[in-house]
Order: sequence, then C-alpha cells, then structure tokens
Amino acid sequence: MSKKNYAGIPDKYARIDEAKVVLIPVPYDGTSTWQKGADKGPDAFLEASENMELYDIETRSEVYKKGVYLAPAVTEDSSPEKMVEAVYKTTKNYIAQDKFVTLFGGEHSISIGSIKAFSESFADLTVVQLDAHADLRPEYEGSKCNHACAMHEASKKTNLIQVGIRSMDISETEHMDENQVYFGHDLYEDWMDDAIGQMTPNVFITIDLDAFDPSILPSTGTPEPGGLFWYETLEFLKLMFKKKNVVGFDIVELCPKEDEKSSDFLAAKLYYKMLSYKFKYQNYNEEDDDE
Ligand SMILES: [Mn+2]
Repeated sequence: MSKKNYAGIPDKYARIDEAKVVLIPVPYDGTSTWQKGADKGPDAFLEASENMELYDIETRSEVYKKGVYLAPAVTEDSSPEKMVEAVYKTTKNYIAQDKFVTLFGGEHSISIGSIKAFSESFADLTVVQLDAHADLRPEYEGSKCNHACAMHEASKKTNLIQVGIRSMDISETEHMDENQVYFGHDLYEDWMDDAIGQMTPNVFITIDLDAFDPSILPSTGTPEPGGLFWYETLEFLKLMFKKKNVVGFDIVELCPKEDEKSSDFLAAKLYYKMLSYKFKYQNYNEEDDDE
C-alpha cells in the first residue's frame, strides 16, 4: 500500500488533525466468486487519483484543501468475519473523531462493517446502494460476511434503497422491498425524485462500481450489461448531497486490469466528485440555487 498522500496533496492537507475527510483503503478480496483482483482496487484508485486534476470545474472548488487523511489500510483477512469487525472498528473510530469517513474496497463485503458503524453512529440511517446485484442473501458459501450478503443486514436494520439492480437470485426476493428498488430496466423513467422522497435525513451511500455500465467501467469482478452512465449518476449523487445529510460513503469492487486504466480513473474521479459535492452542498438551501 502506498505511503504517499491521497492524490499527491501537500502534507499540510494530509494530516489527520487538520483533515475533514478520512479515506480508509480496504484491499480485501477473500470471498469473491469469479474474477479475483478487488484487493488491487485501492492501489489502482490511489494511483489514478495522483494523476487527476484537483480543481473541480462544476463546483468551482478544490475540495482537497478541506484535508484528506489517507488512513492505514485495513488488512485483516484471516476470515470474512474478522475483516468485517476490523472495518467496523476502524470506521467507528474515525466517525468518533468527527471526520467525514470514506472507504475504498476491496469487495463489497467490506460494507457490512462500514454500514454497521454508520448505522450505530447516525440516527435512522438510509443506505443508498448503487449496484448491479441485489446482494441480499442472508448467507453464502458458509458465511454471512460474503460479498453476496453485503446488503442483507442493511435491509433489516436500515432504510435500504437499491439502484441499478439487474442481477439477483430468486431467493433474494423475500428480503427485497421492491417499493425501494430502482431496477436497471426502470432507470430510463423519472426515478430520482421518488428515491429521494424515500430517504430519511441521514444517508450513507455504498457504490459497487459494477452499477456502472461495463462500457464505461469494464474493470470489475462481475460486470452486467445495462448499467448506469456517468452524468445520470452524478445528477443523482448531487441531488442526494443537496437534499440530504450524506454522512459518509464507500466505493467497492474495482478490479483493475493492466491494459485498461479508464475504470481506475472513473473511480478516482467519482470519489473526488463526491467530496466536491459534499463540501459544496452540505449547507445547501433551495434559495441559493443558481442553476
Ligand atoms: Mn455489490
């Protein structure tokens, strides 16, 4: 794992005491079923971030000046359960220090730990999941902490809203609240305001990168046709950051390939866009809207 600062930012913006944002890399890939490689996700993401321009045109901001502390990676991998526990404790520790906590995976099972930490720390939490897969199985291959189960606990303990879903097992239907699911094949209709209307004030966002269409993000473990595109995703994210208190987020399932770098850059830009929106819109009110 790189010991450099996030995105090569100057030391004065990278120190824990000054930084408003904490980034926790979790290079875990213990339970993935098909293509391995999500453990290489954080390094590829960080490398792309170092080669990205840090002025955000849309928000006219340089959000890195709020400070981004790159935490030591969570490397516990002796079992899925122990990894989840380590992610949970690390996340909770930084939330308690009043940081805006973000994570980069690794496979989606890491979110079991992050969501547990956020749902204990923020009242009445909504979890918004962007994902090709439902991930609602209670257990898979002998573990409740398998990537295929990433959202099961969230579906029982938080207000879960699922976006972009286009692959699931029939057994998952009993754990799914279809009123709060925006399937891939329904995303051509107006759906964003409906989804926003179902959210409580505190929102955590978990982005499985396979939510994106494989034409713009091929480097992921289990790509599915018919996914989200760039600007519609940004529009939805921006709406959430404007209308809700987004308390944190994670991004998972980048499975980098040697000869395909555009996915790494999409992930890097997505992360930076979300920080830019967070700090541009955290005190947003409708009257200030200049659009
Ligand atoms: Mn997933």
